[in-house]
Amino acid sequence: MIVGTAGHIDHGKTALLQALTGQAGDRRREERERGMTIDLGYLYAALEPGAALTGFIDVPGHERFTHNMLAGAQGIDLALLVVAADDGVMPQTREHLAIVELLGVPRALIAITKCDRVEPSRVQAVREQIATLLAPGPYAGAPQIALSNTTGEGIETLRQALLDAQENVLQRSAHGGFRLAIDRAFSVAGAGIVVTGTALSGQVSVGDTLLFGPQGKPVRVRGLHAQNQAADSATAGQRVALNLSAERLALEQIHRGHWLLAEWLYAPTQRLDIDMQLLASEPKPFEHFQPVHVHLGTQDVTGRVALLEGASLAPGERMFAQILLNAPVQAVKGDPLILRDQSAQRTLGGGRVLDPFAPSRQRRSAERLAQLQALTTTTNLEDVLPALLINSDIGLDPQQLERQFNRLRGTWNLPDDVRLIDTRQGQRLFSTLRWETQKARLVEHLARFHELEPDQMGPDRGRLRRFTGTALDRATFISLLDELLASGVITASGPWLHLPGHQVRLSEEDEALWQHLQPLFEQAGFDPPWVRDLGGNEVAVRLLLRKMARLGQVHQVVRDLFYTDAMLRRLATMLLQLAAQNEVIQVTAFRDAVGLGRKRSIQILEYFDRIGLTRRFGDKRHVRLDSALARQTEP
Ligand SMILES: Nc1nc2c(ncn2[C@@H]2O[C@H](COP(=O)(O)OP(=O)(O)OP(=O)(O)O)[C@@H](O)[C@H]2O)c(=O)[nH]1
Ligand SMILES: [Mg+2]
Repeated sequence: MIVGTAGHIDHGKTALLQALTGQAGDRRREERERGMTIDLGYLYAALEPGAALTGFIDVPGHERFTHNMLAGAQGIDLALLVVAADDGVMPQTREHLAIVELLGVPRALIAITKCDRVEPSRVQAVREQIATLLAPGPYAGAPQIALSNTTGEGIETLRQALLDAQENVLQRSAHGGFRLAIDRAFSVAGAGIVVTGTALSGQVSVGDTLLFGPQGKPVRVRGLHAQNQAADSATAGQRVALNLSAERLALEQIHRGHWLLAEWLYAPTQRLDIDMQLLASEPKPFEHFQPVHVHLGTQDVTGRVALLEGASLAPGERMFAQILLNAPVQAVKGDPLILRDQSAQRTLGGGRVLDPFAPSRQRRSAERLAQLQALTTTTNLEDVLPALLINSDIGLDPQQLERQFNRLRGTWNLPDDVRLIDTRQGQRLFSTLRWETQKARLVEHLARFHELEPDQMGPDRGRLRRFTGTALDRATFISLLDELLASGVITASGPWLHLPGHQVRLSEEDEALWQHLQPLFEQAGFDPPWVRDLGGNEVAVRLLLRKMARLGQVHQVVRDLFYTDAMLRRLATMLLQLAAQNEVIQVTAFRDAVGLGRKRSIQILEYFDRIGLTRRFGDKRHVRLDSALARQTEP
């Protein structure tokens, strides 16, 4: 069990731990000189002979050192709230109480100190004051023990209450990856660097490799202490000291606020979605985008809070919010955090992390809020997943879920209506329904594309993706498309994607223009007009004919000279007839057969060369019988 003190300055927190354990704790010189606690103090003692060691964290009461108190209160099992009988409830009594409530510390005991200094009636008045203070919160009716650190009166009653609590301490789950928020680092002669902190989840053993600090530097655990005793391993809920070794690891690199994590959990983030609560004692509403100090683990980072369900949050109310941090943190779902004002003078409220990898887009959408709602109501991954997925158009990244829930994928039981999609960038989870909807939508978009661009075979992959405006990442989009291609719902012709029934045709406008041009081509026979002689808008005519050339309806023999497909086939037939009579085709023979000038005849033959119907040797040609046109054309 880990006990943390709480309470106003000078109310007797440090004296109480000394009276209880008989240990003075290691006070810094400045603390002795100033007669106050500045930073965290640590003590380990058995509450009675033979009992397991209890870890005590003594915190400073001075308002200027609340940030230290916050680092100490993280992960404690029981808050020992100290109130001096003479002063009664004071500002940091309230603030520390609010902090341990917001952190979700499971239990509290109240010690009324300095009872030797006051009349019993005063003790009674303070009791009532405290009862009123606790009444609206989770510690309503918590035991209050009147005592004196000077005379020792009441200390045994407190000891008994602590022993009872120790028996019933909520065993923290040792599941999940190891997480330790570092609160101290020092150097031990002969051993090297030692860091301490409260293990928040998982377990650690000698020989393990963990990732340290913002850069995720690998460090090896050379030795460890759990609750101040040498051990081979330690688990969540214990105070842990780890002797670390790593290349070029210097004490100056290690600070309170850094994390030690199981390798797979390391994932720095600067955007957290939380369930936020504003203290009822706040004088005015909290405004959207207000700057704050965020205390998470032993970290203290500045940032801003974007309210997700309104423009302001009234005192005592809660709301979903997104924290945008100025420096990266490490967090998992359920982590409590405390928000203090910009100048770090006042605790404003706090919250619980719902999603440490919060989205920047669509953060207020109905679907996103539904996801956040699901994250507040259930804790188990399998129970939350369906609600998360049914509200997600783009699916979820399983690796992020592992880190969000601190649960390795190997331990999941995926529900039936969930699809795990393989993509080039790893896997992605979808609800089966949403995946099928995505497919249907893609097919609709393709149909729409055909409608808008009837003269095109279809878009290529990149163009189709842009056309749909999808939020899916590229890799997932490709997997979606591949499924549709595999099932034949979409077909590919070369790079062009289209629906199987799609046939290229001209737009209505183009069709009308062609209706006008076609007779001119028919009348002209083997000598069609040049583009400039077709009349009308020359540019539009040229564009149409080029478009029709792509569709195979006309052929551009030389620039701006087009033959209809029918006419070109007739020319090809004549060529094949010549070839049937005489294997080698001369320009003159072709010219005489078609009745055109020599220049035009050569232009046509060269076109036949280009499309592979003929092969040229000097001014003679052979027909390539393997060419598509030769095979389609009956002489
Ligand atoms: N008479 C009397 N004096 C006490 C008692 N408890 C503490 N004191 C005195 O009150 C003063 C403050 O006690 P500390 O234990 O340092 O108070 P603290 O709550 O740890 O103060 P910070 O850590 O600075 O917030 C010291 O001079 C103590 O001797 C008590 O029960 N009776
Ligand atoms: Mg103290």
